[in-house]
Amino acid sequence: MKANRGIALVDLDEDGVDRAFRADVLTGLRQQQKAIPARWFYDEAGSQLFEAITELEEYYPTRAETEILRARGSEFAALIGSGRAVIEFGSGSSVKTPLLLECIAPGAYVPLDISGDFLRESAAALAAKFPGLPVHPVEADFMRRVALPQEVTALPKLGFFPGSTIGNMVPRTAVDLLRSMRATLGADEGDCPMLLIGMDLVKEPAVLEAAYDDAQGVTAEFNLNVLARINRELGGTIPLDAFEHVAIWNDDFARIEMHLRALRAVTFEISGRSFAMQEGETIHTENSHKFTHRSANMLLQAGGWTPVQRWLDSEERFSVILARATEHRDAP
Ligand code: AVJ
Repeated sequence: MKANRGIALVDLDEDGVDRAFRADVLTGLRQQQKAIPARWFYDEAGSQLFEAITELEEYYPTRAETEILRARGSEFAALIGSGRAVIEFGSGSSVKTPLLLECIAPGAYVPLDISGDFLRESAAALAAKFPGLPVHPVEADFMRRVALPQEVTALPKLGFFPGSTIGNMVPRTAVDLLRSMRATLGADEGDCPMLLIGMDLVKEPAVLEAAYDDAQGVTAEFNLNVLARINRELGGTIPLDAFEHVAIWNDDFARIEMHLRALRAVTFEISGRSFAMQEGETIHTENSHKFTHRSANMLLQAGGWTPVQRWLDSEERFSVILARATEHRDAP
């Protein structure tokens, strides 16, 4: 495994405060509809809570996607071919990534993640599991075009983006990301990259709401942890007991929304600034868009990807889609 040059992507101030986190929180809480970007869920505690979510009875996406990856290896191999550099957008999952790498005989594995520590840890574990596979982790923000290590430039590429993480983005941002992926994978440099992407499907609202508001309260704790993180890292005084977790299906936008709702009127401080919320007012913390086959195909095409094949789990709750970079505009 090749260590990446140590470019710090997290910009800390003199007090060790993450500037981007503070800016996002202060800006987000001054808006009419208060909001905190979902990426800030994933500190140490939040990442552990997410792991616990994936094991919940109600939370089907991880199990459904893993079932597909386990069952379809030979079809992936036939359509993807061997020798591709697999570029994973995000640090690999210890379960899903090996399932893909085992079946397609890749030429290299390149995980991209903004958070270096977790990236290096999971890349090292992966390298140990696949001796002989060149592994080149890159610490980078994959929302923009990423320069890939020179060792993989000559290989054909497969992007891998499991987990329906694309669903956390509003369509405009999702399209920007799909286009950035195209650029990162070198779609305009002769090679025709492919993309294997997980996209969760629209289903009965009660099933979706239960998946995001489990009986044990793990998702509630995951949501509330972002407030705890603000108190820990940004000198916040938010009374956590004044907030409840809410997960609601927004049918117009085909997404589950998570909010934190004030149970009473509250005032608090963050980084020396004062905030007030009325009883019932919410902080919007996450969107999780769900797709139909057509809306998934439409989104991929809008981002410059042509769907090639789609696989579903046995209960038809989740889809994994293989696409190829669109080479030219389809007529007319
Ligand atoms: C990791 C973004 C795919 O949206 O289902 C799980 C995060 N939030 N429960 C999702 C999440 C609440 C998850 N993703």
